[in-house]
Amino acid sequence: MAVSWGAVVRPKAGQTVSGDTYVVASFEPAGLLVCVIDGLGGGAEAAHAALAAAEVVRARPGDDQAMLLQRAHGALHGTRGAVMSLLTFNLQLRSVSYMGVGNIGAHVYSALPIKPISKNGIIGYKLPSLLKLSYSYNFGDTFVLYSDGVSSRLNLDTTIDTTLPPQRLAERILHLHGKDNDDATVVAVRITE
Ligand SMILES: [Mn+2]
Repeated sequence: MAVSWGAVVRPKAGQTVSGDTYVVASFEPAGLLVCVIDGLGGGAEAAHAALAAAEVVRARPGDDQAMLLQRAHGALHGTRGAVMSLLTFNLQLRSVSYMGVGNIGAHVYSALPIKPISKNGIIGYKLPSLLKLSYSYNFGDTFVLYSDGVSSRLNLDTTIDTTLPPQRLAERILHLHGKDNDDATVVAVRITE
């Protein structure tokens, strides 16, 4: 199987530093972790929180999702906090799990009913009871993670050409649904045979 992905991060209007970040990391034997993090507030302090969470995830991308979020929760104590989503693929089994905390979105282009949702909370302040959602997927499905600088109207937009290569798809989504008044991130991942 093959993985293709693309990502865009755009700071809010007038800012040079983004409080959003993302991680895409593969791990043995056939794992892939995709993560979007939105540091609360804006500018350098938000970026500091987001990068601390990214470091936790990047260190051990194959760890259990709940463990990663708990570890990030500890690492972000005393920071602005962050919201984040984790999408973990087992490429051998063609299965995927999602866990998200806070106002952070996911949308999946698939013939299957894959509808990940996040639980209210803030990493570093209030960790909710964690909910792991697991699915199998089809080759060719495209998974999109996005921060709240992208409008959730994305979920209802049926006009997007979802066959675009992931990088172009991510750019297209940001162009169509990005908001100027917040940092915005889109990561798109497609698994093909
Ligand atoms: Mn945001």
